[in-house]
Amino acid sequence: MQKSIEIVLSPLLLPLVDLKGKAVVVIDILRATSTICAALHNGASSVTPVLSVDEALQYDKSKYLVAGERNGQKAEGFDFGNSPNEYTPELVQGRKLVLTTTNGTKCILASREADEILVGSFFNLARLSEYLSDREKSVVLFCSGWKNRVNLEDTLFAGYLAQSLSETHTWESDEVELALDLVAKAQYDPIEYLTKASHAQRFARLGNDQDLRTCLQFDRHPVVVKYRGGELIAR
Ligand code: 3SL
Repeated sequence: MQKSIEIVLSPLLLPLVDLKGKAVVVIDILRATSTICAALHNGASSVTPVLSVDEALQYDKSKYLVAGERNGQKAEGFDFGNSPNEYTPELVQGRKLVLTTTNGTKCILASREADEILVGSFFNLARLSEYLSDREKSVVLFCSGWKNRVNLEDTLFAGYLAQSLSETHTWESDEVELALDLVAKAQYDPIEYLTKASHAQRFARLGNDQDLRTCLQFDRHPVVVKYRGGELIAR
């Protein structure tokens, strides 16, 4: 079977792509999909993505840890914000989480037409690439961006993942070429390249510089994350 790669650079472009029969990888490097990989690799039993703060707060706190952010800051009444560094094994082992974020969780929920929904981050790049190489499926790399705008970090990561799938997948796509050009520019130093990203500057204003360095670490949490029955779980 001929397997293809497409890249969606912003949620506004999602309607142009047919997800049916394909695996979609949702990407929100800063920070939702990095946080999800960290939480599940550190032992959380599931992460339920939801759209709103109010919806998250309706979950029973004796069963769920309530997590997420709005505009980069922990929402009121939540147990956790959206920093992967918060989700230590001591705090999340065996726990169910409910998570809502500005962009990433929305994109996961918007991908429901796909055959399979996966979560991508620098943390699980090699593991995810190995998984996708072995599947008989075309792949859509869905960049969450920032409030419908294209961003550098998600596009760069999509480029690394496309590059690592180049022996098993093909493309005819300017989006893929553009993402690969970013990889050629950044080489293997995403931290240096992404200091100019608007979200890096937002982090600097919020005092979140540490999260930028954390989220750009390759293969720190090698886990395949799948959405199934309303929950994200480690496969
Ligand atoms: O938008 C999102 O889903 C978040 O990852 C944004 S933030 O990094 O927590 O600000």
